Amino acid sequence: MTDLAAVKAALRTQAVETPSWAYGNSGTRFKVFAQEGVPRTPQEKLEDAAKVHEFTGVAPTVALHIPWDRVDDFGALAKFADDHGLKLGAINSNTFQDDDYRLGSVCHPDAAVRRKALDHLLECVDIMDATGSADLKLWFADGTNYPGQDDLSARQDRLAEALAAVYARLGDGQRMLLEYKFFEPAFYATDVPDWGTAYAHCLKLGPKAQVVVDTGHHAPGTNIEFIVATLLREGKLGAFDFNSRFYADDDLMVGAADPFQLFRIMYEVIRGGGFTADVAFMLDQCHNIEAKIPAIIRSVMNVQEATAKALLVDRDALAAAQRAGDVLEANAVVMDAYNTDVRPLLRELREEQGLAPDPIAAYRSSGWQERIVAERVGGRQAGWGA
Ligand SMILES: [Mn+2]
Repeated sequence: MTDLAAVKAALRTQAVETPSWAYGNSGTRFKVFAQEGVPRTPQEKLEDAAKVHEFTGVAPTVALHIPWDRVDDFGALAKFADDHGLKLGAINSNTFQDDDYRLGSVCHPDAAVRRKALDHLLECVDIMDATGSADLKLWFADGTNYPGQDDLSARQDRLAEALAAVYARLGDGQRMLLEYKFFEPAFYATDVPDWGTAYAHCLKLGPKAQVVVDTGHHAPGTNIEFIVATLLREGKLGAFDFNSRFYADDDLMVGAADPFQLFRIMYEVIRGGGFTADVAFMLDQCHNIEAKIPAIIRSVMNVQEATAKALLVDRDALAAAQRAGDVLEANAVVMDAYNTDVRPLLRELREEQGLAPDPIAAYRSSGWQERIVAERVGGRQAGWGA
């Protein structure tokens, strides 16, 4: 039997980082739908993030995106976060929204464009110095659309050169997290398409370079938990970008499309020793049609539920069944944990922590939504490109 007190103790240490952009307006390439009460400033995004943390108790940090969250004084923004019970988390770079980046950023054939992209990445490290953020998250939209468009191998050389320059700039306690994505916006070849490419670059760079697993960035049918297990074995799992997908990079609420997959991932995290502060558990989602703050609360709860189930796996019984070659029993041990309703356990845990047992209901009755709809009138709502 699994020790429930130990499961609760582990759950108390959990931290899920929410992304500033999830609080702003978002959409598809067809339409960005505006919602009432959406933040106009990075400060208002942090106010909303503080509510998510207030009601869940496990969302103490917020990832920023530059330039969307650019402010004059990042030290003051870190203080603002602190005053709201939060810390600023990963700094996410953006080398995909300027016209200059049509053919890529750090992999672009023109050295001047590569320099511009690199300068932006270095500026992001300056921002980390000001905010106290430990992580620089790098995702490159770089790639090509047609065979022959550019030299695939030369593009890797350019990428390696830029990454090395950023790596050299990192201070003590700072690291860079390299995210991969198999396609989109490039349709023929992506320059960091998979974990192997990200891993190869990070291995060459050194211990401050690690891989980010965005759960939506794989081909259908990919065994993501195997990738997680492998990266943990190699000491190269730096972070997750959690979200879920039915088709491509859907950025839906994590655990919505496939809660069983999320459970399997969290099991490998725990089994591989990755359930520590060394791995950043971040959300990377967009709430295009649903109310944003409750959707983020739901997402955090989904991660919590998957984690609780993964912690409930009877590891001794599993190991015994595996040793005995008892296929059915081994699978049954895992499924028993997955099929456990952990919601009562989590309600109990929240009450022990002085929180409301149902975070969504608590948020709905808090009046925050009505208040931001009434107060956040005028100005320019935050969203893609703002
Ligand atoms: Mn991502």
